[in-house]
Amino acid sequence: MTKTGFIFDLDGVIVDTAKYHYLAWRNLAEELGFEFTEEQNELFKGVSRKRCLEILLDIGKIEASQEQFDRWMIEKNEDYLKYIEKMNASEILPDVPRVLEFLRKKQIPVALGSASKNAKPILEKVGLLHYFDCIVDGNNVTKAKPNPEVFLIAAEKLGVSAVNCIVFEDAVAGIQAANAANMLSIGIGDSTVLSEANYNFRDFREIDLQFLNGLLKE
Ligand code: B16
Ligand code: MG
Repeated sequence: MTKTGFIFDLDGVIVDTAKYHYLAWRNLAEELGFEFTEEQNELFKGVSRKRCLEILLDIGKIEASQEQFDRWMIEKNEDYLKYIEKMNASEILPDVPRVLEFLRKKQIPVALGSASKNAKPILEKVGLLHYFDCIVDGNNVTKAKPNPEVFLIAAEKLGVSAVNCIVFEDAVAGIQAANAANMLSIGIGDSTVLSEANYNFRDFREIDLQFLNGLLKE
């Protein structure tokens, strides 16, 4: 049997941390004197912290020195950490544990492939860290999604070739990164937004045993 590896994005796939990112960015925008809407927050999904701040400052038409930019990055993250401090298992998205448990029983290697530099503490907080054989996150990559780097490193760490990896993603850039890595991409969320994915599901409740078994190559 060919070895298959499963790679999960974090925000929007395992937990909904987007709402906390939104609150922290909104607080910063408010302090800088402009409005930041939930609709604009959509642009931030799967995007690195640095790129998010660049977009935010563009929205507010604000110019910043490097020093000021770095200070706002720290300020936003400290604020965000206060929100995630309170996270627990109740915030795991529906049926994620069922799928992780299925993979563990089958002894399938599992990785996290996220843009977040806070991925590990979040998985710890919600009690899912033990399901992952490796974590590849914003601390390990130099190129952001849609560059495939994060997923290619994850495949290498799992010891599985890229073509035998399956990626679960909620962001367009993440689906593009998985496709660029020659991996099978599974979109979690709105299928019209994630139309480039090989398969689409609203959430893990729609992913049944038959589909999961079908992903495991002969
Ligand atoms: P941090 P993912 C991404 O997580 C979020 O979707 C994105 O909004 C955030 O800016 C990025 O992580 C960086 O997060 O500030 O914690 O390093 O979807 O790639 O798991
Ligand atoms: Mg995501």
